[in-house]
Amino acid sequence: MINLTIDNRKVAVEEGTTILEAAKSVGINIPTLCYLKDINVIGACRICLVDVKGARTFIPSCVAPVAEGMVVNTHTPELIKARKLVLELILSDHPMECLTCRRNGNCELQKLAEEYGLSEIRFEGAKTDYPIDDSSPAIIRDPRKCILCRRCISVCTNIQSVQALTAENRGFDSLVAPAFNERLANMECVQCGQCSLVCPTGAIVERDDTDKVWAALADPTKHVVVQTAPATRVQIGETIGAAPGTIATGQMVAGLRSLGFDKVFDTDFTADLTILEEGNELLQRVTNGGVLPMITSCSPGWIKFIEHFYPDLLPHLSTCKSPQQMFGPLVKTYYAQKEGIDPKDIVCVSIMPCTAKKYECQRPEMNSSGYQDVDVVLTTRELGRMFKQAGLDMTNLPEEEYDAPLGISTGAGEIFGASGGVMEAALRTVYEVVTGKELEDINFTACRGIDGVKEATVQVGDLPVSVAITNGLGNARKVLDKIRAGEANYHFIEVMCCPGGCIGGGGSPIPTNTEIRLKRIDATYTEDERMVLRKSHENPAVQELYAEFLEKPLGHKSHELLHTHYTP
Ligand code: HC1
Repeated sequence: MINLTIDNRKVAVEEGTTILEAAKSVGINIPTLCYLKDINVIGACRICLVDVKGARTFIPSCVAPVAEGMVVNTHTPELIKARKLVLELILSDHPMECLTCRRNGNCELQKLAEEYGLSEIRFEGAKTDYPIDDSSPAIIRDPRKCILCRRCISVCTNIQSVQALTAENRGFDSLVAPAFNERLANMECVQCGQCSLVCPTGAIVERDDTDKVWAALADPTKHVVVQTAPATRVQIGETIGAAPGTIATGQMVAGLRSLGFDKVFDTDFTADLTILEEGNELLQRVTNGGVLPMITSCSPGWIKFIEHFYPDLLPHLSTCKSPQQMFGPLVKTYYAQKEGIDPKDIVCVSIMPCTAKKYECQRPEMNSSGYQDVDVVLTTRELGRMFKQAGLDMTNLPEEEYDAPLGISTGAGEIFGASGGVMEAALRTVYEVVTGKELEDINFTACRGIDGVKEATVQVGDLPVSVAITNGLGNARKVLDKIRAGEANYHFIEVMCCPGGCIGGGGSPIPTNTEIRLKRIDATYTEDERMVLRKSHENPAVQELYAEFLEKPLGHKSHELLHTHYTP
């Protein structure tokens, strides 16, 4: 252990710990801007400077390791003056548009300016004036608000291994942007929005589609239905200040009804349906010598990733559409027929923890109902905004139930939101369908958690089924490279684009970090345990859908509405 003194307090930490983390361990929070634990540790912004006795200059605490006997002060008058100066310099090239900025009230730069009592910016002069890039259906970049912290570059490069963003130019012309300042839509950006999740300011934000939804809700000729993604119920509370891990399923349903949606349905329903289609596809591939390993296809950022970077492996993808995109055509065919509503009058809205879902619903093939299947996708953040605009105190709403039939689901559908959930849900069903026996323990705990690559083997009848689960595209790349090298002896692989799965999607409440992800995951499995039914094949509404409409998994109608193809 290393012993040091921080602000007159004795501290003992492991060798290699930074001063910043050592201070945090005893409750001293040194301010940061560019720092993101384990992801962006570059000492660029200089806000975290500290005074180390004997050092010639102030030291950036996020990159400086502790040393035996070190004496650190984190808030001398000179340090506070230095931090104010850094803030002033950043703000001297920042548009003062706080009141009209998406991140107003949740901006790290704004918070520091307030904490340090900045009252004037003494440095007048030229300001960066790069144009806004609104070419992506999912995210908007405003380089004027960028403080060059490089968090987005780090997450895009080191976590997602996509490298859609880079640092361009030098000096005053410095810019974080796609290479050659190209527009995002023309890049191999997968629209995952992880950059928007880590941006400290409003330089990268989700595209806001709430106006489209308000307009639909106000249009008496429209029948507006909403589906909510598995992860949203363990996230939405955070948008109004509830603690991470708060489960707000019933309140969210009540809130959506208050907003004016005609029906409040659940993507968990089509998650259950996905298990039946995908499980049968897997069994068919195993029995008939099809392409293995089969890989899940519900995460649209992941789909875009494999299309760009591993097109030769596309035959490994399940042909199942994502649950979001199974839901859309079912609403505009099955539900429309059942209710006697003209599908042209239906507006199908999704609430997703994901920015890439905005892109997914606009893919040209996603119109198998004869209309765009899903009309508008809102992120959890946007729904939180709508609740605020409607003056709804969601936490105090009485809990309500989803509407039938497309709101009926099982715990298996719910756990789709956490990394490993799709695999666990599939194993619960495949095991029972193949063996005809009831599982003694339906909790496949080896699938759970946020490790980047998880592996398990499950005995299903005579076959030891070998599976892998990855989250975060950098980890997916490792598994894909194994497949390319012929070293992946798996039957089935789950890939989720975002770290931790959808509970950490790019449209999640800000902040989202490892600690918060873990709390949302815990809440997800708590919600699963609370459900009366926990296996997809036991969902009565899915059984009814097959009996009344689809006939059987992988049947003609399923192929028409629920399956798709990919674009190399
Ligand atoms: Fe997801 Fe999915 S789990 S992709 O993460 O398969 O976004 O929550 O809705 O479609 O069901 C997201 C979450 C979500 C789909 C499902």
